[in-house]
Amino acid sequence: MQILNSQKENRHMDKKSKIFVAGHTGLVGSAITRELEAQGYTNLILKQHKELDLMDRLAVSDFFQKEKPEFVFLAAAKVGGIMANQTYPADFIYQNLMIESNVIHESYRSKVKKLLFLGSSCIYPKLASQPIKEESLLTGLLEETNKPYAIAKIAGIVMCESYNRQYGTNFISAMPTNIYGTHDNFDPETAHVIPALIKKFHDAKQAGIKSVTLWGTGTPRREFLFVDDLASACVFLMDVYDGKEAINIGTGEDIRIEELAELIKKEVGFKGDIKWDESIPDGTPQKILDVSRIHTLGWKHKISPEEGIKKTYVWYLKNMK
Ligand code: GFB
Repeated sequence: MQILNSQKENRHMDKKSKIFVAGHTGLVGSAITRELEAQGYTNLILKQHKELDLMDRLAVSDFFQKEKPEFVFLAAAKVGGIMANQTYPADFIYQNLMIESNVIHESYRSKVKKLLFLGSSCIYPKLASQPIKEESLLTGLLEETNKPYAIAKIAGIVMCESYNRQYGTNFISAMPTNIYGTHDNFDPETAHVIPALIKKFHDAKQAGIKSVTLWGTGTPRREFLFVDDLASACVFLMDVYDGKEAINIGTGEDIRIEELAELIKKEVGFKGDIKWDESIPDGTPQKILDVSRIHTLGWKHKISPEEGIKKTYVWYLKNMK
């Protein structure tokens, strides 16, 4: 794997660099913003959705021509759990294609020095050999439940590669595993599994309900990375990685969903039973990432699922009254 020796001044952010975090109010964007601020980057451009609709090409073009950011973290996306992906497939493919096309193209037109595009581990084939290596991309059929989202994210990766090849841009792509943490979406119908279970167990405990029904069989395995770890990986990659391949970000460890449920049930303090609704699909049986490349570059996660779930529940109790 190659780290290009692009000119020093083009590669490194300095503390005064003009940095645009697209999607700074979301789970990932808010964590990247906190990480940048903690590392002393003071010149951040942050736009709420109502100030800048990233699906509006003209608005995005005007924004980039006016602000001329030097570095862009493209964390804005339409995201959701397995049920949301099945319920809103058109929204997932349309909104993600529009956001990434506008931001990537206008980053090129306004000569952004470097852009980090955030994809997802669901871009890999449903039955890819595990742990999943970056080169398994497009070697097999995708998981049906989130194919529209995966195709949109694959398009983003190919856009970055194509602009780099045709225009000499420096747009890198990172593929995070399942992410969770503070500032997440906790709606039980559209959320990912960890926030959904925190809410389900918490509400059941508060209401004195005796059992909680979860989705599927509980047998799939998933890898989970706490969002603050993802944010540190993104800032790290923006600084040191100029390779053209997408690079995995994860922990390299996975857990069965039923074990995860027991972990969250214990953390929340729910004493009732867990039931499984097998009429709801499991999704892909396993998606654990091979993270040897990013480890070789010198980054490793710090926060364990136990610690991350505790932090997330504490945040939930303080903020989701
Ligand atoms: O997090 P999740 O919705 O997404 O589901 P995926 C993970 C596993 O938890 C699945 C099971 O096997 C679910 O069936 N599960 C059990 C539950 N109970 C629940 C519940 O109450 N809520 C939820 N949400 N899951 C997503 C993709 O797949 O991975 C997204 O759909 C994205 O597009 C994300 O790529 C990273 O891991 O199955």
